[in-house]
Amino acid sequence: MIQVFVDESSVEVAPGSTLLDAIQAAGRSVPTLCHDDRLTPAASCRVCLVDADGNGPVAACSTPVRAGLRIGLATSASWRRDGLRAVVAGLPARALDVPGDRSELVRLCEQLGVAPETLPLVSGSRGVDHSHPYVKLDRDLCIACGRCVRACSEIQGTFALTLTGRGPDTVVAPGTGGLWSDSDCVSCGACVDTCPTGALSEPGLLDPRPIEQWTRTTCGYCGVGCTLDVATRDHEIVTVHPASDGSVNRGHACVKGRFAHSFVSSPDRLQSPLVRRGGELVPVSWDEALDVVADHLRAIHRPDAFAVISSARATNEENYLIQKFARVAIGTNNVDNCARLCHAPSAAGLATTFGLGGGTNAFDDLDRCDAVLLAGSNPTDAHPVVGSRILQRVIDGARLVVIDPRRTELARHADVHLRPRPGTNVAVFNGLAHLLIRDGMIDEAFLRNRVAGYDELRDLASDYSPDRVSDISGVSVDELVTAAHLYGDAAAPAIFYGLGVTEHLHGTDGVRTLANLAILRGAVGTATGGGVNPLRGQNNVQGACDMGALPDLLPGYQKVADDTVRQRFEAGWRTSLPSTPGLRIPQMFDAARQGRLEALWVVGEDVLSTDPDTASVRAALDACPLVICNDLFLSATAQAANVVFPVASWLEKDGTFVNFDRRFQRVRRVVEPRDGVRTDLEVFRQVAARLGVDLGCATPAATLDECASLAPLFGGISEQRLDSDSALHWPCGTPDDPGRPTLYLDRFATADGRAHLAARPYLPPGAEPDPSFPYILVTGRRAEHYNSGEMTRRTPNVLLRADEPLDVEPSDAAALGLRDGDPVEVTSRFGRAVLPVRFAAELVPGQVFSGFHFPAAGVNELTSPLGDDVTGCPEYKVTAVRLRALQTTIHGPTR
Ligand SMILES: Nc1nc2c(c(=O)[nH]1)N[C@H]1C(S)=C(S)[C@@H](COP(=O)(O)OP(=O)(O)OC[C@H]3O[C@@H](n4cnc5c(=O)[nH]c(N)nc54)[C@H](O)[C@@H]3O)O[C@H]1N2
Ligand SMILES: Nc1nc2c(c(=O)[nH]1)N[C@H]1C(S)=C(S)[C@@H](COP(=O)(O)OP(=O)(O)OC[C@H]3O[C@@H](n4cnc5c(=O)[nH]c(N)nc54)[C@H](O)[C@@H]3O)O[C@H]1N2
Ligand SMILES: [Mo]
Repeated sequence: MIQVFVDESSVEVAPGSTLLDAIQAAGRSVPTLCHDDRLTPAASCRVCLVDADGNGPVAACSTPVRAGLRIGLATSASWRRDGLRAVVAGLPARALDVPGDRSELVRLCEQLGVAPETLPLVSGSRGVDHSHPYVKLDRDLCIACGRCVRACSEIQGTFALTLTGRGPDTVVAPGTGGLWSDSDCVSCGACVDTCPTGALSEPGLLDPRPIEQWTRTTCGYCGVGCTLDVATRDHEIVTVHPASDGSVNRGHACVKGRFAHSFVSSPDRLQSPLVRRGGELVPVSWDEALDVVADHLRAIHRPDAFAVISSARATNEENYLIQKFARVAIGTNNVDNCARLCHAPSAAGLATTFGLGGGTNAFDDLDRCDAVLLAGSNPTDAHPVVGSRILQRVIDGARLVVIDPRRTELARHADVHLRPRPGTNVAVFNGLAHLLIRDGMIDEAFLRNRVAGYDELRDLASDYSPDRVSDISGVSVDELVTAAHLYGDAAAPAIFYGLGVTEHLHGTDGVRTLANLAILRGAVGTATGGGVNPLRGQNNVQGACDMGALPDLLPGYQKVADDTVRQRFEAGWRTSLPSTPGLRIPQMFDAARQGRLEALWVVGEDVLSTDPDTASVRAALDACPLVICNDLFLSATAQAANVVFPVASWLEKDGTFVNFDRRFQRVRRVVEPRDGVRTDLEVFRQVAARLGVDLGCATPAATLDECASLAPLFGGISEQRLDSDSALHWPCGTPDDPGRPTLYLDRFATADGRAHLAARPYLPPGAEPDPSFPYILVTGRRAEHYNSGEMTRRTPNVLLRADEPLDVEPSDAAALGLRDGDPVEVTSRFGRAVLPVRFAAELVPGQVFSGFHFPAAGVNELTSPLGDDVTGCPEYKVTAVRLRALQTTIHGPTR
């Protein structure tokens, strides 16, 4: 430590600290404008000038300490005031009219007594750029401090901004020149959040009226689980700020969590229950709708003629109550959730391999990893805050292997990018295992002491020579070897993966053969390794599974088929429980088509848009006598239902979510629910009451307590604790258990305590291209929209992306006579869709890509009903299609 003096007091700081750090360590402060703790210092604004050893001014934010240095604060106050005056002089008076809660500059002027009337203010003439729906630039308010530019590169990693002009004309601008809306900006909001003057602002903040309330909650879009502080006025959301102490996001957010909130007050929100009468859905009172449902449910012939799809968008408490409703009020295990379409292979694969169905490590373990293997995951679009943190690790020196057929954003930053043909992961992972073994990159002691199945895997892997794997997958031998060594030679490698691994005919094998690599390398269940981490999708898909919204598992992954487990729940719930596992989502649809289902309740899932092979889903809903749907909007599924309940969104209710790395976090009501809507929790309790069943669980807090009392994995979790500790990783068994961010440090949770290697052969995908269907369609995510798009399409995100394009590799497009924007007919063995073409150099020829965020585009008309052989997860990533240009364009010079 180094001793320095701040005025007369002595303080010790670490070598490399700045004077600003020392001043703060001494409990004192100096003003700053161009400084943000998260960013490299710029030392451009001069409002932090202090005296060093009596020798005159230095910038506190950037000057390093040296032993014995005397920092003079009292003697230098006038320099700082002069520095501030110099910054403000030359700004228009408007700059000081910005409300103080939106401008550090205004607050500083008040604090240092810099009054506008004493300044040579100018009129301002540089104009605004309001082209972007969310980020609004007023150039006259810009002080060229460069915080936005640094935030864009050092937090977000997009490098979209620059400072242009000279002297007093220097101003922030998109690096591409031109308008903000045409720039590389990904609308994360980091620039707006760090701007100290309001030069960068957003629509809600342009309104000067004061904010009335801030509420802390957890984002309800993806599974990252960003902590958000939401500002409200008159029961409307003004702005959303990523919390700087957010346990996952550390002050960052993305275009959805940060900006896409206006769906809450969309005029399209359902505000009254609907019941189908004479073919039409008509508004009815809540009592009437609840009675209709209860009457029908009372009349079903067998408990198993009822099934419910629970919602990974809803809270833990709601999921807990929904599975309890199915099991207690109806008496069936027919409950499932959209994990089935998503990471069911992760739950199955990881549970078999390690014992528990969640990711093995805390996301923060990334900070100590020197290599990342990212397989079938596109986090800069789908988990942007995670994507940014991975990118920053790579910029800081970690090595990166990306395995993805497409050249994603992170692939561009990778040391090596393997581009397997879709559906050939297992061959690639076995090939990497072959190389780890062949080249001695395995941890033999770890294998001996903590692992089962090594001999079988070694025998199997011997068949996966680089040449053979290259033939199967199209990945070159050199790239395979490089990737194996980047992972195998790293001191602390981590694996992150996504749907490019799971949504396949052999998705569970994909997960298990990927996990093999971490086990061979001893990089899981150890203090150095980064483990195997699925980037789970929905805000609460981990929680929906944790809460037992699954046909074979009760809350806390306890098997319904296990007599002891069932007896405990039977005692707790004072009822008898069905012992045979219920139907999975695809089996529910089969049962409906075969006339075996009398009622299907779909909660917060737009199955007609997002489940595969829409035609067969439609047939299932048509065949089921009663379809009930809980949603915010009249989704495609709601339109096909017999009863629709309008429900509250995550911004309108209390409870908890569990994010992708097993973190319980609080969800808090930010605004009152829209008129006429109720929470999913209330709806299920009220129907149960009409069936004569008291489900208990009167409040979210009581529900979580009941869950904790029955599920040892969550025994120590309560709302009260989450209000003080903010996040708890399960397993967390008792009220004083701090939770376990990194799993298996002592032993794996399998019956024998060992990690189980999987000797699984490569098997081909369900669809292969042939002369009738020569292209492979891969479906996945776009950054601006979320799944069915029901929410994001009802926000200004539609201005960022207004339709569902089909990405086509330019040489393929040329061969088909397609130009950018032309409509193209896509036909698969299951259906047809028409989409506009987007030229996409990130694809290899022969593959096309689309999102599924605009149901009207009908992408899931195309996808196949085939699914993972272990879990039934659909093969969304491999559909054979043919393409036909619909409109012949005249190719020639435009006049
Ligand atoms: N903006 C946005 N964010 C989202 C969502 C959203 O809809 N929009 N949805 C959320 C949900 S529910 C989920 S589950 C997550 C999903 O997040 P991701 O798993 O990242 O999503 P995808 O884009 O579906 O697929 C990831 C990648 O898999 C690649 N891939 C396809 N086939 C193969 C293959 O055979 N092998 C390999 N190695 N890779 C392959 C694709 O090219 C794609 O880049 O995102 C969540 N976040
Ligand atoms: N082609 C293709 N299709 C896919 C995928 C793919 O990669 N390719 N990915 C699949 C994956 S991984 C997933 S997870 C699914 C997601 O598919 P879905 O779960 O169907 O999609 P979402 O749009 O997230 O949510 C569905 C509905 O929930 C409503 N909702 C939001 N919050 C709440 C709430 O609190 N309560 C209730 N009751 N409703 C609410 C929304 O308004 C929306 O209508 O899509 C799958 N479909
Ligand atoms: Mo998902």
